[in-house]
Amino acid sequence: MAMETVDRGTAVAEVGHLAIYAPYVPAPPADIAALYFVVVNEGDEPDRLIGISSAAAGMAMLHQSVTDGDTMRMTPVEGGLETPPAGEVVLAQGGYHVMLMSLVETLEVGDIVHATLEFEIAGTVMIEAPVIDAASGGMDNMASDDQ
Ligand SMILES: [Cu+2]
Repeated sequence: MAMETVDRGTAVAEVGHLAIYAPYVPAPPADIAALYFVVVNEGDEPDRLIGISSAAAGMAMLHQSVTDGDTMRMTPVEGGLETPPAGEVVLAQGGYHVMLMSLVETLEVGDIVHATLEFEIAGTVMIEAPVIDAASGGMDNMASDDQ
């Protein structure tokens, strides 16, 4: 089966039929940060990312960035994020992301953010996401919508 065309390296975590790849957090300019990763579902049933928690943040939520005219805003993802069978869901700049709010400590390049992902069927899995230079990961579209 050659469903993978993108080389993401090695999965950082696996649970059930799910594998997590390439987690990272662009170094945030404020006490709010985004967490990105890829979930590959190698099973034949859909699963759903229904919860996220991190000791690094007072609150973690699943968000989606949507373009609204010439501005980008973020809305909560209701009901979880589906991981299609024999497929994947990508959390990336400009799309789905985990919003880490009320950061406990300032995040700097080189730090590691621990997070626990909860899937409806597969259960929970812990990941470690490195904090990387925002210029290479991009926070430039993450501006809040207050002018
Ligand atoms: Cu957000």
